[in-house]
Amino acid sequence: MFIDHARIFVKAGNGGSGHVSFRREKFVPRGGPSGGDGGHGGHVIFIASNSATTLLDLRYQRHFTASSGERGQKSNCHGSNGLAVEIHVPVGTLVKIEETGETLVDLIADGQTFVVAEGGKGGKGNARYATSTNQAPYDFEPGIPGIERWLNLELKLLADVGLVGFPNAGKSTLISSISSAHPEIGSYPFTTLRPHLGVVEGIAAPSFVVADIPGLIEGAHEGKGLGIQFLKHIQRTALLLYLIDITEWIEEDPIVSFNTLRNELQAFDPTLLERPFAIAATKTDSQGEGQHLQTLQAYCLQHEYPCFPLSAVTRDGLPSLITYLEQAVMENKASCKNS
Ligand SMILES: Nc1nc2c(ncn2[C@@H]2O[C@H](COP(=O)(O)OP(=O)(O)OP(=O)(O)O)[C@@H](O)[C@H]2O)c(=O)[nH]1
Ligand SMILES: [Mg+2]
Repeated sequence: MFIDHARIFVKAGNGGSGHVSFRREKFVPRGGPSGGDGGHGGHVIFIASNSATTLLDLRYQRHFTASSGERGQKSNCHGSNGLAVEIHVPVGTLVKIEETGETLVDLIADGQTFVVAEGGKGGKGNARYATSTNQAPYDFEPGIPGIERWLNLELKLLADVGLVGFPNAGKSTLISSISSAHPEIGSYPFTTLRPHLGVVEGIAAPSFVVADIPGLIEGAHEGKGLGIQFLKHIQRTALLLYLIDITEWIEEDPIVSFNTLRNELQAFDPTLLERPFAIAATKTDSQGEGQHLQTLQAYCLQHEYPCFPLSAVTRDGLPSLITYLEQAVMENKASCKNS
């Protein structure tokens, strides 16, 4: 099951208390202070990992507690530090502190780590308080409590290109024919029930990542179909690719379809309409005598929208689409670097 949000409680370990003791050695009647420092409490650490794809596990285990540092010991020995707890989350996980709503971290790179709850420092033992005037101090410091908090986690996938289309438009077929991703494909609407990422090997440039999300329908922003909940997974893409099915027996005009999709995006996040995009006219192998392709191409020409007729079945049109996408992604990355 794909789960893209979770609420968990994290508690870092407390610092161990400092110790009070005095050296007791044969023939040394009044040994000095020898109480060691307490150990530090363990942190709770998040680790972003490409091998984690969902927050599902965090629905089952919601409480994470790192162990506390031990008390300091006699003979100037430190208490041992508490063990950290490591939680693996998918790349693209946004972590917020529930109480304040503050974003703690956005984990965007494989292997990135972040301490979400810091362990408390261990306290000083009495050996640290010895001075020339007080050579037998009974002072010590208690350990500091570890941080504890509720966290809200939201997974927003990271991809370069987001596929947007009605159910059955051919999104999953396209991603499986240009990448190694293999989402379910079916001739019925809402075959895809969760987002999928596919890495496309560029022809001239490095690879880029495409996100396939469940289909949208008119009224999705009011909860129709699967709703617009999955649109958050294309919020971070540099480019959108609208897929319009131009099969001859489709009733709806392709321009109406395109604008319906845009309206749903706008209702979710108006900035998505400012995102660079291209249009893919899918299933050209079944355009037959229909006029949808011509209508869509004329519309794109008029508005200067890039339009790619293609068939994921015969692979017609795929190389030019890939070339366009890789170029657009590369340009976007270059402009992000320069800005
Ligand atoms: N003839 C033809 N059929 C296609 C093509 N691409 C997809 N299909 C068919 O269209 C149907 C829907 O394809 P999917 O890729 O599952 O569509 P989707 O957009 O992912 O659909 P949802 O997951 O429901 O949103 C399947 O029966 C595919 O075999 C194509 O290029 N040509
Ligand atoms: Mg699909």
